[in-house]
Amino acid sequence: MTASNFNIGPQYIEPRDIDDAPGDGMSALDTRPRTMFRVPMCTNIDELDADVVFIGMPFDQGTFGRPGARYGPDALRDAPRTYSYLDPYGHGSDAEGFFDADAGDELLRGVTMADCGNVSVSPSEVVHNFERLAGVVQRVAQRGALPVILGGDHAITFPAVAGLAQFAPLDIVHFDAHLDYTHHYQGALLTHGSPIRRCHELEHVGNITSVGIRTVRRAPYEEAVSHGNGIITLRQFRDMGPKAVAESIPVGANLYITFDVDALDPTQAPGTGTPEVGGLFYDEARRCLETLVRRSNLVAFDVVEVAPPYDVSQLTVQVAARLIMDVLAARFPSRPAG
Ligand SMILES: [Mn+2]
Repeated sequence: MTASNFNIGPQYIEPRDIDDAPGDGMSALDTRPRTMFRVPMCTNIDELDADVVFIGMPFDQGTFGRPGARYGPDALRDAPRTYSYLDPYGHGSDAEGFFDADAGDELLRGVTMADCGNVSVSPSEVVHNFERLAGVVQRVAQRGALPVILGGDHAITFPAVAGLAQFAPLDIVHFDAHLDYTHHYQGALLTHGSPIRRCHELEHVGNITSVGIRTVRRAPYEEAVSHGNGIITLRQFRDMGPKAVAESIPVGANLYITFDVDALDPTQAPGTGTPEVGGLFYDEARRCLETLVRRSNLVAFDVVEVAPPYDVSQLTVQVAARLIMDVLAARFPSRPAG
């Protein structure tokens, strides 16, 4: 079948560039793997050479209420339309970035990325699953890449941070509607209500600041304060503004950001298990994250609690993916073209 079989007029453009692309899946079939932002698949962590590595953790066994965050990583991979790492038309090269009218330049140009796929999650084997994630995060970080962990419910932040002992002291900034600081839930220590408490107990973790808080019980709140954690409620965030919030957070040698999408207003991020009235809007979250990342040394971050069964029009995956791009663009300035 050639273009001459279709008599559709002179506006027709020969699809030569696509059909001639050698063996890269751009001919009749799109055989590229489903990866975040269409970055290359990493098949061997020990040979990894990239600035950024995505790790999916399809785990929601720590959820009290509405499950579904196990579908988060693949939904995040399928959703983004703004940015493709691979040149989708075969005209240029990969990692060309994307043009940003405000910056007047391409963002993420020359920033190399890979996707390690999803951690294998076994039913009911919570500790075993966490050891797998911690091990993968540790190996990726030891290769010099910045791990981006795609959750999963918020319980996964504990094993992700546990895998980053090389960055001691590691500060944590935690965006969430909830404090996630309950010591235990009916004796269970590894639910999505306790990850920040578990991180606090790790020797290599330093300062912890929770941002966007609006639903919290008295006991964990008072325990977090007595442990020296910073807490910036949603109302305080609104009063201060996103930049002042980011500038008020103490930054040490290394920073981990954990971003629960329920920090956002549920009208912008309905696809989550525990939505709470009120919340940050995209532009506020972006400004705060950008300022924070530019003034610190971000070594890893996660985005958790994206639950596609409750998402509407892919709103939640779109905003979450966009915030991932914003964080990466703030962390890695574009490199010179060519
Ligand atoms: Mn939450």
